Amino acid sequence: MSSHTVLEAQSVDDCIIDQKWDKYTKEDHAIWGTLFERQQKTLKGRVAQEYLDGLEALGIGPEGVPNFERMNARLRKITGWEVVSVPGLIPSRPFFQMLANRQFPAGTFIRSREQLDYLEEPDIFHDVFGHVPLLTNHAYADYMNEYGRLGLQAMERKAVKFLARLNWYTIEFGLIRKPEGVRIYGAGIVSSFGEAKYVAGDPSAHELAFDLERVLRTGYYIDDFQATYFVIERFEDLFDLLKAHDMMALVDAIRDKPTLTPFEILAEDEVIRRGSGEYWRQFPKTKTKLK
Ligand code: HBI
Ligand code: FE
Repeated sequence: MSSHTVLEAQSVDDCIIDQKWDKYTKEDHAIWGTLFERQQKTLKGRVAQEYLDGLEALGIGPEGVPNFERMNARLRKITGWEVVSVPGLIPSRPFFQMLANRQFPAGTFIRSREQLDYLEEPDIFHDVFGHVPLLTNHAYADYMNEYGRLGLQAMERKAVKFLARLNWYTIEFGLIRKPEGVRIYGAGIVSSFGEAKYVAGDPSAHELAFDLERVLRTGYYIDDFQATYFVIERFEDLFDLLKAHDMMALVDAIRDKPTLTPFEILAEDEVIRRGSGEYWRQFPKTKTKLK
């Protein structure tokens, strides 16, 4: 288990720490600046405009690590969300509870220069540069809030695995179709140098129209790029879908069906792009099991 994970805390308050913004070093701020500038270049013309609007609205820039207090003063006024500092990954219960409270848990540590391209667990760059800007978008913010409420229900029904897939294929690795083309919105792509380039320029992955049941059935590997990305039409669709379905009934209906791998395409899939699979030719690349 890595050094930043809070293992036993089950209550929200037990997971929250101070950001201690004054403790960040010049090097920390410089690493933030390097990551920020690099991603801006990689994302240009590929990321959803709503994401860029959020960066600007919150004043998140290359200058250095954002000060949560200052950022929250703006964020609260826009959608009522706030960012709270946590030491790293936290247990599912406080995680879901925070989202239900319109609180987004963000790590406070920043990766080292050696970890610029990949680190195992979310650092402040992944959480704040990746996740927070879209919390200024009302439709997406409402989805994140509803997702938290559903997560708490899922815990009672042993269905967290399915909510984790929904999280994976929207909040972390989601794409959205715009008139000008498919655009990135998932934080895991937005904050990753390698995966943003892969999504923007590599034809290997499938792009399928988002379908809730299909996403709940599709597993994922946590240690490599995606073989399939799901594409929504509007951020409003995410919230509307959750409200239109009895998620737990849907989970019960599919729970015993076989888990789909991210490599396959089903006859009923609406295929936006059939991937070449090239990147995955060397399969098994992954060293983890299907989630
Ligand atoms: N903790 N800090 C943090 N950030 C997450 O995204 C997170 C977490 N704990 C649990 C968790 N995500 C997953 O259980 C959900 O994505 C399903
Ligand atoms: Fe994340």
